Amino acid sequence: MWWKNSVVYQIYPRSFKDSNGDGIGDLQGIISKLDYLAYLGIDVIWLCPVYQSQNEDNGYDISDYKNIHYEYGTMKDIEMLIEEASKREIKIMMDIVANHTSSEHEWFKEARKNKNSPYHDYYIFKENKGSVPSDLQSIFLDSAWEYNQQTNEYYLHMFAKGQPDLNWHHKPVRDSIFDILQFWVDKGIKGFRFDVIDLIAKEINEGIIGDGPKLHEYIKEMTKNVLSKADLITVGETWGATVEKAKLFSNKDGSEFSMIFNFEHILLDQQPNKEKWDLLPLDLIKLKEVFKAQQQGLYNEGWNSLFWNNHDLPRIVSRWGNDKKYHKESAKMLATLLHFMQGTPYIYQGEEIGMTNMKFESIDDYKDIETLNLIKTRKKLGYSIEDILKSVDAKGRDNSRTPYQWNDKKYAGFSDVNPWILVNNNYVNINLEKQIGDQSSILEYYRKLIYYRRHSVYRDIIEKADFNLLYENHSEVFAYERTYKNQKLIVLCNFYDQKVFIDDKITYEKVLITNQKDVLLENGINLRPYEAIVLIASDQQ
Ligand code: TEU
Ligand code: CA
Repeated sequence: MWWKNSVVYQIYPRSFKDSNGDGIGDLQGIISKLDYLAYLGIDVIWLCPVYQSQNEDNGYDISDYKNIHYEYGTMKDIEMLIEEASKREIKIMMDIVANHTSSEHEWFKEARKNKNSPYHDYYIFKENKGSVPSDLQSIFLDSAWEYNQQTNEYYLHMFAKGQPDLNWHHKPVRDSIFDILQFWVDKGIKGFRFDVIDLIAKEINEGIIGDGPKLHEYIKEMTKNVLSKADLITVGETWGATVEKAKLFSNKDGSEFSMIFNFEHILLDQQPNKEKWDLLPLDLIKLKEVFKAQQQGLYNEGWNSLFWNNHDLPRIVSRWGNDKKYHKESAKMLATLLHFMQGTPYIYQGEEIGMTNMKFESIDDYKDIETLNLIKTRKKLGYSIEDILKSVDAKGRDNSRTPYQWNDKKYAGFSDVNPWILVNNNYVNINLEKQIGDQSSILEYYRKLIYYRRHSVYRDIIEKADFNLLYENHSEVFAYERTYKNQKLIVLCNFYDQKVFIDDKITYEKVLITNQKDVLLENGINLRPYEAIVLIASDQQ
């Protein structure tokens, strides 16, 4: 399974690189940066949706799965991207949104016209009995039901009302999705990321939204019909996943996905049963427990994806690192922690240069539909603007959607004109050009991490070794060791901005990588703020 040594790079096309001066990133922009991605060393690009879309949710509301959104380019451009990437041994993973379409998709336009349309059963409609069918809330806030006058019914939308949910229990829906997948496989793409895939098998009458009883049956059907026939990397986005569920989704017999995104670690600083917007300080002990459960749980049973960031999450360096005084150290420490675990790492654009969260000055500068809905809802509930913005600044999705910072020229080299969303002012200091070739930079550090996993003599141990926590109850240090054959890899990370000392002596042969100039391990373990060390040792038994 080739993807066990892969490193995936996630591109949010709207904010990656504008090639034609309209302030919006596009496919030709990506093509112009393929040499950079080859230099970085990644081998898979996860391309967020570029299909024809109403763009209410930046491409996650698709109106035609077999066409490209005009702002991003044409079918020719994506064919060129696939080809140019392949010349550089980079594969393209498409983002498939199969839980819902846009309300402007032909299927829905037909479906809503009359109950007898062959497309009516493609969606989930409920008769109007004088009030909304249930008090179900959409993930983007407010009711999940929208009235449809033409048929005097309500339709279900778990996200925005422009994103009606598909009815996967209807066989033609599944066949239509499989047909779309085949279309892209035939174009030469080598993987898929499945948006909110754990929601597809909902049983609305039983009140079941996630993990419907037929979920795995449908995924198996999809794999059997399309996915398994091509040698693909596949990853399901599953916000409700646990280790036990991950075992099923990524099960060894290959009947489902290569892996899923399990968000258990990311959800740790959210208050149970509280809104996801109000974050708690991180509990490191719990973080260690979660990773241990994932690493040990899927060992020989499935496969992990390793990620801190994506286009829905605030930047990790601002969240659990320190994006001011210890910007470099903490960005590298967080990368180290993840990249020596078992699984396939995902790097979200800009993470590799330490891009940070964004502080928007004006409420009018936010673009994300989820954020805008939150502002509206909380205003109605009487929250103060300051309070609302505090939550948005900590958790809002626009934090990670600002333009890629290529250099210190105007608009950070992203575009020649004012971009669709503001550029983070720190681009003058944090940009790619400044980091290329600078051996102390975050970028060059990421390059080494990628190299170790993909090409070095440590490739096997990184891919195959087991996982054990060290100093499990230590509240500031995250340390683990991995053993494979006679070799041992030891990772020591100080998660905070204070020095720590552990009275223990480690014997080792070699320092593989560290984010400091030297290591202080002679008289016990001394770790400076956010220090990260990776050691190679023999397993003396
Ligand atoms: O995200 C699923 C999802 O649940 C997110 O909306 C998440 O809960 C939230 O953004 C966290 O703040 C996927 C896509 O990744 C996201 O961009 C889409 O908006 C969403 O599905 C709908 O397609
Ligand atoms: Ca453009």
